[in-house]
Order: sequence, then structure tokens, then C-alpha cells
Amino acid sequence: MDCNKQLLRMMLLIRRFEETLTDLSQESQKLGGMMIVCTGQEAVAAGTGAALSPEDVLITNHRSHGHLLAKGAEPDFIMAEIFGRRTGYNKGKSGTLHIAAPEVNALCTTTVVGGGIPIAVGTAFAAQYTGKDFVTVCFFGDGATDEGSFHEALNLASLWNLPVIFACENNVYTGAQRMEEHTRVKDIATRAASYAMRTEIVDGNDALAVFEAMKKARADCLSGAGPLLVEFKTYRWGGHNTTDTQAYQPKDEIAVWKGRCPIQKLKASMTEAGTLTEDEFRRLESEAGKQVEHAVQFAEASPWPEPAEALEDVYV
Ligand SMILES: Cc1ncc(C[n+]2csc(CCOP(=O)(O)OP(=O)(O)O)c2C)c(N)n1
Repeated sequence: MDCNKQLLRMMLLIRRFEETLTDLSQESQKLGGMMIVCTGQEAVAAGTGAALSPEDVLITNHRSHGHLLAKGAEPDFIMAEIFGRRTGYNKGKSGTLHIAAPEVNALCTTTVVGGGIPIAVGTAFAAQYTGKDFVTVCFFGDGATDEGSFHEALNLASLWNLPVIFACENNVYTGAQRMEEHTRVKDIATRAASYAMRTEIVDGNDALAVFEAMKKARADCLSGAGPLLVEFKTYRWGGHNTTDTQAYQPKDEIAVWKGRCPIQKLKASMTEAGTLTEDEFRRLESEAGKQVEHAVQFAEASPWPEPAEALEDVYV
């Protein structure tokens, strides 16, 4: 399958997955609590996933479902984990916010903002120390770059020339705060200059641009060029989570960014190039729908963990 189609297929899967979770936690109330979804940001995950190899390590944050799917994690096992079932990636103990899928080297999802960044330095150091050819990609939001952990981690990664790509998804908001309310910096990428680190700013709604940038970043990392901070400019269509009313997000701003939908953007360029028909698009959309429907059925039919299992897998 050509790269464009792979990117489109993945974005459609992520979109459907997140829309379904939104529905499950709002309308149908089959899921308790709230969901943190990445609707509108699919290109960042899809483009990155397509650029990585299975041995590459993923460290991610609270907005993780797209990253995990694009890294090759199974929708069934992610969904079962979110439902808290025994068949989930972490036997129902992590829920939506802390999924690890070591099977695809997605080693850590942490909702401690900025918490994953030093961990990524650790896995990148392991690659360098053991002489293994893999990179670590660490996702975080613009808000995480205000944390001390971000600065300490970037300093060390640069000093030790580690094979790590710091992937900042700048979606304009940090909770209910716009970027200009939490920093005077206009581009997060400029922060890496303090650590003499290479940077790049990429249109985060252009899946192909993300793919090309990450493919090059990976190759450079592996050739010993050291770490890189890539800032993806994108936008969160929904609120911080599915209980957020978005009162602070101007409606016209949301409309502008919906006009830059990453799925529609790729669809338009493929259609123009004559590599996609409307029928085929509908078929891909329907396939994504079936995959997610299957995941929900799998999760709902799966058993709950037994209370006696609560203390299993506790190492300390
Ligand atoms: C250390 C820490 N501080 C605060 C929070 C509460 N919190 C959870 S998500 C979030 C917003 C993070 O924004 P950003 O890093 O920009 O990512 P985004 O949600 O925009 O994807 C905050 C403040 C937390 N989980 N951890």
C-alpha cells in the first residue's frame, strides 16, 4: 500500500476511535469518567507512526490513543484496557491514561505532564549504551515545556548526543489556557536553542509533512546527529477532555481549524493526484468503523479482572 493510503487509513482509524470514545463517555455513558482524545490532531500520530520502525520506542502522554494506534498497538487491546477489562494491554489496571504496550515498544504513557520526557532520555541512553539501532520518540504538549523536567531532559539529551526525538504537539491550549497565557515564547521550538539542539517546525495537520520530517529525524538520529525537537503546529478540536464545555475556545477559531482537517487535506491532495476515488475513501472509512466496532464488542465481551489480581505485577 502506498504511503498516502497508509496515512489516510490510520487517520481514519484514530478519528473513529476517538469519536467512539467521546460517544461512549458522553451520550451512551458506557464509560465512566472522562476521555482525553486527539480529534483534529490525527496527522501527527499517523505521520510519526509511519516513519518509525517496530524497534523504535514510544513514550507518550495523556492524549495517547492516536500515538499508540499509529505505533501498531491493537485497537481491541487498547479498547479493552480503556474499559478496564482483563484482556486489555495492562490487564485493565491502567485504564485510558497509563497504557503501556511493550509488544510494540510503546513503553510508557504518563499523565504526569512532562513526566515522560526524562524517561525518553533514559531509553535513548539505553540505545546508545547498548549500541542498538533504535530511536525514542517522546510526545508531549506545549504545556509540558514549562516543566522543569523538559529542560533538564533536553539539556542531558543534547549533552550526551542521544538518539531521541522530542515531539511537541502544540495544539494551542494547555487545559483551559491558551499558549500566550502560559509563556511568552511564540514557537516552542525556540526553547531547544538553549540546549544547542536542532529543531524543526512542521504543519501538524499535514500527514505527509509529518511523515517526511519524522523519517528524516529518525535517520539523522541513527546516524549520530543527536537529539531533535520537532514542534507540530496543530489544534485540539474538542475540549481538554470529554467533560470540558470549551467555553474558553472561540467558536470561529474552532471553525478555522476544522477547515484545516488533516483527513480532508490528505483526501483532497490524493483526489487531485488521481490516487483516491470517493468510493475508495468511503470504503476506508467503513473499514475503520468496523475495526473500532469490533474493538468495542471485544472489550464489552471481555471479563473484568478479579480482585485478587490487584496486587499482581507490583514489583516494589
Ligand atoms: C505535573 C502535572 N501538572 C498538572 C497536571 C494537570 N494536567 C493534566 S493535562 C494538563 C494540560 C497539559 O497540556 P499540554 O501539555 O499542552 O498537552 P495537551 O493537553 O494540550 O495535549 C494539565 C495541566 C498534570 N497531570 N501533571
